[in-house]
Amino acid sequence: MFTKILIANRGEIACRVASTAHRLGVKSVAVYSEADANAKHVAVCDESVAIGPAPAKESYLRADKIIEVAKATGAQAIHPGYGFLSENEDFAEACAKAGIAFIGPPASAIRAMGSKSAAKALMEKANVPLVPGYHGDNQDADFLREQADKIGYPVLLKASAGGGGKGMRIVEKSEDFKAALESCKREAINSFGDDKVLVEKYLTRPRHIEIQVFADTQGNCVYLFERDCSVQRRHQKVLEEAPAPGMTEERRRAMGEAAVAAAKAVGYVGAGTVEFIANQDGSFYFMEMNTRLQVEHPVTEMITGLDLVEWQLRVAFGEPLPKKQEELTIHGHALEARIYAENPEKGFLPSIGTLRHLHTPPAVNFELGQGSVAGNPAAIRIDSGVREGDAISPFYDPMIAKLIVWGNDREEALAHMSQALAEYQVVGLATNVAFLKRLVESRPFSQADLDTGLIERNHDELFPTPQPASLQILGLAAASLLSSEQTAGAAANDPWANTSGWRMNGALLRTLEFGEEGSTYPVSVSYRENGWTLGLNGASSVMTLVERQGQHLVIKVDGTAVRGTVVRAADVFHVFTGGAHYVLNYNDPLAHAGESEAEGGRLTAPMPGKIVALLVEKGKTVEKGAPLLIMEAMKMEHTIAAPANGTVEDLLYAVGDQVAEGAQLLAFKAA
Ligand code: MV4
Repeated sequence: MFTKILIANRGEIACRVASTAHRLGVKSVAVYSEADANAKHVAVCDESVAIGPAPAKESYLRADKIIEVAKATGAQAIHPGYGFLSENEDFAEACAKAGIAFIGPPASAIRAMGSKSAAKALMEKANVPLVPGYHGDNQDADFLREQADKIGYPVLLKASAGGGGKGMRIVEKSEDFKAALESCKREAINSFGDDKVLVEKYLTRPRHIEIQVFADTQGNCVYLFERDCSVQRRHQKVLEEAPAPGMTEERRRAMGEAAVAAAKAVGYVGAGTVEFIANQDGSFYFMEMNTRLQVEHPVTEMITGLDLVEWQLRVAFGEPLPKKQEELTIHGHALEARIYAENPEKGFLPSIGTLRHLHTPPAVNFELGQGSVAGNPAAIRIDSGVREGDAISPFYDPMIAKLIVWGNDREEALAHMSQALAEYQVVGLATNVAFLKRLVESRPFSQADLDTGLIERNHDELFPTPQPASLQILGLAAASLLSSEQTAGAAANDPWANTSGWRMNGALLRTLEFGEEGSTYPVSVSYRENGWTLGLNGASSVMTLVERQGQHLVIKVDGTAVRGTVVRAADVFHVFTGGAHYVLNYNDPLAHAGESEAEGGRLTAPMPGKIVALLVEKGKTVEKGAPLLIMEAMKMEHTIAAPANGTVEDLLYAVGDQVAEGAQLLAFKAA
């Protein structure tokens, strides 16, 4: 086995590869960009080397630098992870030239699968089923339309060089063909520099089913069964599972053998995935082959009990595949949910910032390389490249973690997933956790009524109108606030503490004002023996604090116990209860006194980004609210305004500068 490998990636996949390397006694070398100097993947590797600025083009995509680092550190092999250089044939070739093993397929196999039409021609020869269509060289518009007429409408035009859903056009009838072809070719040349298209029969409710294959350098090739990845949004996978619901043994063998034939046709070595598009009746067609380890590989690991990264390392070292086809079996059912820093309510806009609070369900009964998980009551695995306190930056994919669960069957796995999502708490940025929970609990997903349009078709169920905060939720926030005031004791400047003698006699009434987007809830509070009386909208309730351990609270509202976690971040209370997350703004009557003085001199970047405009000069006197500078982050502009009337004493950055979250942007003195 190799004694040292370099991991040319970041985030969860770099950590994932490092953990297998560690288990096998193989040393790992991390590479990192300026944005990742304190990243988890750097911490979990044995050595680390900086390779450049934050933008991937200047760091994780610098093939030359990475190979140089491999040579300098004595790494015998490079694992590219997914994305970045993983499917770059020039990189694979450059590794080979440098005498370093590329932990992936030969460059020739990457190349063969890179062009859709060329790959389809190869697959046709290898008897791999293809969607009825035309993928030849003749690009004459009349000829292509004749082909479409022959196939029968609707047809789908696809850019040959395309991928990820770009450069596709559905054509419903012959009269629409020419216009769609022109528009498809325009997009193809703009996006890929190549306007070659292919024409296919359009499948109206397809499923995405992919087969994991593995080949060694001795000519062995096996399939590790299928994954169903039909639940996607804009061609991004959201949920993945293995095995595919409804799969028969016969169909599984047919798809597995077709995938192996596809791999053999291109001289494949290592881990690969053959993607099929399947009709509801189970008929399936080759779409493309991904020549790397995939994000969703853990569901395959969960049902086979194998460590695919271990297999990759063994194959790259020249060992034969650890198992033969007959020795491979499926145990139970696994689901994966991709937890993203994004806002489903705002069109899934990526959300950047710091993970101020991160509580995850406990990873249980799962250990890589421990063989089958069958027989366990449940297994939960979390693959993540970030920890509490880390930031999701605008430079890379905003995935926070992959949550993977296993159960004896699909129903059990679903129950575990639902519960694990209920326990997943993030404060600091928006996430898709609540959306994922609704999705796994939705009728179509829980009944395995799957196809690639599931999310769009069930929009109303998946995006319900938010309900106003209940007294239970407001009670948790209030109890957290009131009980921390009590434990904080008599701070000299706390008027409530100064009147603590009043608390027990119930004479003191105050109003806590909580707000959500669009609503405010004035909660009146008075102390009574062993608790409080809460009033909201004319009704009144008795609340008692049953238990408090840090952020975990148990309260009783009119005798009914309510359990939850309350995380306070400045004036925002995050209440986690019943598997849901409520965000309440607290209008603190004390916090804003003397604010203009307090805020003077520390105008900071709310998120990492770039300075795009300076609107004032040094020494300028401005009025409260005057725009001072504009930052760009996540392709959006954010204006930083004067917090009070005052003077700009210094500008600390120039236009074009990159700034970190929390960095002081200018020195400001309130008048
Ligand atoms: C299709 C199709 C229907 N009919 N081809 C989308 C990405 C690209 N890799 C292939 N894709 C599709 N090809 C035919 N002939 C529907 C899709 C498709 C899709 C496929 C897999 C997963 C998600 C998808 C979402 C929309 C469309």
